Amino acid sequence: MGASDFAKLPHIGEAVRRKEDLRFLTGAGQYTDDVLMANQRYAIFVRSPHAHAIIKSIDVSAAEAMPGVSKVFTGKDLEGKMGGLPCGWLITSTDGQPMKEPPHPVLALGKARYVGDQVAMVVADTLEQARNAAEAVVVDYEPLPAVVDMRTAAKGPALHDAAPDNHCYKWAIGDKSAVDAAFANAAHVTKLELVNNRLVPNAIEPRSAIGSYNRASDEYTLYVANQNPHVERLLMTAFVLGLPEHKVRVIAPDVGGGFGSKIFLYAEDVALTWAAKQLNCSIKWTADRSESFLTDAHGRDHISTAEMAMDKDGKFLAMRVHTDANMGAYLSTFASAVPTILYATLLAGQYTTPQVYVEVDAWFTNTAPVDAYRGAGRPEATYLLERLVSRCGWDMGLGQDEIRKRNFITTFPYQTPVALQYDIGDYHACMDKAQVLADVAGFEARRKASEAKGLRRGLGYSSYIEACGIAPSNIAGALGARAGLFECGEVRVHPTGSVTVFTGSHSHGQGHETTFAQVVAARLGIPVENVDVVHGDTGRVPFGMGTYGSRSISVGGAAIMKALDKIEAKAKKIAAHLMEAGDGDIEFSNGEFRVKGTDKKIPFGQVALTAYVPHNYPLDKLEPGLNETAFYDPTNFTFPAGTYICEVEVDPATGVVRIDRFSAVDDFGTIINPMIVEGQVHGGVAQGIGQAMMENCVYDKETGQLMTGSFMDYAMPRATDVPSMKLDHVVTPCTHNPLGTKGCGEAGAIGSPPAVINAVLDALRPLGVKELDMPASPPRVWDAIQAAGAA
Ligand code: MCN
Repeated sequence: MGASDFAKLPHIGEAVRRKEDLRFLTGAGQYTDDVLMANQRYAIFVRSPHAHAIIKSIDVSAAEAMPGVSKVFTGKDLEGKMGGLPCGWLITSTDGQPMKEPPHPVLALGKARYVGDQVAMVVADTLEQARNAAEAVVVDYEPLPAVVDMRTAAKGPALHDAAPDNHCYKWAIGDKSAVDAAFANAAHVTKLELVNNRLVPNAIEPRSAIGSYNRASDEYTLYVANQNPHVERLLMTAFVLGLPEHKVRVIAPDVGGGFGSKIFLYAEDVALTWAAKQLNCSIKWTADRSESFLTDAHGRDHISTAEMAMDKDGKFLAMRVHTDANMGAYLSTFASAVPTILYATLLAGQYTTPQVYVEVDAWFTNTAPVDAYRGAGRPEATYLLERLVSRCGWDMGLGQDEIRKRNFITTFPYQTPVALQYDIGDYHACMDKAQVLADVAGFEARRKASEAKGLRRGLGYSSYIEACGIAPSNIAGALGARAGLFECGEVRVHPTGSVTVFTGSHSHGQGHETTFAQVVAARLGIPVENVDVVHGDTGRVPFGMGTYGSRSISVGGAAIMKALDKIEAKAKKIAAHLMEAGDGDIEFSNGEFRVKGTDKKIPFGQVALTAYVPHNYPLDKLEPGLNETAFYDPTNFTFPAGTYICEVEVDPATGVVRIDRFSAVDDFGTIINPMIVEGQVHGGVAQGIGQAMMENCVYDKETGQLMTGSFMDYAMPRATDVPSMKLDHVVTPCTHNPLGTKGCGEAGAIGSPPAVINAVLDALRPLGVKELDMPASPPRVWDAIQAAGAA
């Protein structure tokens, strides 16, 4: 079935209420910490209080003698029994030097490299006993000087022997000499330096895991708050523990948000699984909020310089970018891909810039590892580009909208100079709709009204594009990645015609149990309630690559569509048999099989029953059962795009910024469930506003202590910080997946930060403020106004 026919089916585009919400709202969700295993004990991790220190010795004797304590494990207990955590394998450096992939031991060996680095694991009968014993573990540290600032990382001290200058890799894309030539001939060059602030993910459910071992079957089970259980299992068995994969079952039950921070293989998961066998029991660990702040992989943390070369009319000729990216103390699982193939390839944006050259240097510092966080690379790209483009508009006297319109791509497919080929989009339509939605025409009057009150008002634009549906194997491979990411779906039709779908995607807030059911119900012409979706269990789902990169509906959903194609093909044969017609004469629509040109028809349910209760069945031609599995590897990314317009009012006396209006027009292709999509945009925009206005993860530059290690110091947006938003859509269906969908799960977090900061700058430019780094907190805004006034 083609994407345009699919879009017309019942249930597609319908705001079906979320099936999963009944259990969440009635407290019946089953999160990892809710699971109670037989013979369950508890683990507490002893963590380094130093950002950088030699571990001279660890004395566990007092702790092990305490009541209820089973064992205290240190790095030495694990040494030689397992490999280090996998890292770095996603990209290849482009400067001819191998990427530095220093070992990341599951428990620190010899050295601790950031505050929170896990040094020992205490296992005891109760949580309290484990906690008390952890305090009795004596670690003799020799503190070393720490480095937290990428700009000085090269001067040391070195974190790893393998990287004496703390340089992890260099990666570049684009034609440098063509870019340099374009700059030499440009009528105008606009240049910006900016910081993309480090963020802490802060999912509501902290990380949690239970390692378990069954001696009778020699099998392990790991319950874990995770977004991609099959990948977790693959990485853990193949890279670290060297176990046969089928001996490990990974279950990611209900998961309370992840935002990317739960796709990595964390040390705790491995330690718990391995130790479960040593102690022949189950061991549970749940991070407390302070541990989450310290040890969940953080996001963003870039320092960049960006330049745009233009002709006299503001047409972009070339762009040049250099970015320093903080990797933290160790390379986390997917960290190498974030500032490279997920970032630099998006820097053409929605524009026809003929040449783009991007160079990235990645650094080790004594901070928590940095990896994917909602948008992963694409918010960083959008922030840089959309700040630069607004600045170009101001510099050229064109305004933020006209500079964009002059440079928008209008013909598709469009090959960018940084590898990606956009299949489809309509950027002018998004801009036009957003301007109407935001009532740009009425802005001048509102600005004057604010001015009359002594306030400043500004409009900020951001026209984002992102690559979702991660990741087509062929393109990922061409970019140097050593992995591509398909998805798997199994459709099991039961004899009564109800259906269970097994998907390799994982839902941790995105509502797949509803939207995937809508897809199946639409195709088979059955009620949505008759479809259940199973995910998050390597013991039940054949295989899966999990959920991140807004891939689930476009890749996971497409795998289910492929399985449904097979179901339909087989069901047609059964229907042909039942109606004594030729296979080729059967049509299927609205849940009914018909013989073409006749009034003969039978419902889907009758075919399903016949598949399992065969009567006079042509067994030579047809197997019983109606159960199909398919794997789908996309041929391209999907390219959601849109224009966001933010309007702010700033009080120059206090530096307080108030977001007055926020309008977002997105193109997600065909929309399965508009209510869920709207929720995704709301959540993403709230996170983007958080980054732009208040969130900032700060380490002390001397000691490497995390200064923002609790919600007292790390401000998350609350309901009153998030404005009511106006949303609308443009629909250009994706041309290469059978649903016509593009991902929506990250757009809000990608598109919103530059819209907010551009609005603040628009408000403050008359006061002489030309640049401002996130977050636009009152002191920072006030300082910028004072500095501009003094200049
Ligand atoms: N959808 C739709 N029509 C479309 C596109 C999507 O109806 N055209 C629906 C999908 O069927 C799905 C939801 O919208 O129910 C999101 O789909 P998609 O864009 O495919 O994204 P994923 O399901 O792959 O989710 C991943 C994405 C990412 S990368 C992050 S980070 C993120 C996000 O989703 N983390 C989240 N949204 C989150 N929402 C919650 N509540 N919690 C998180 O941790």
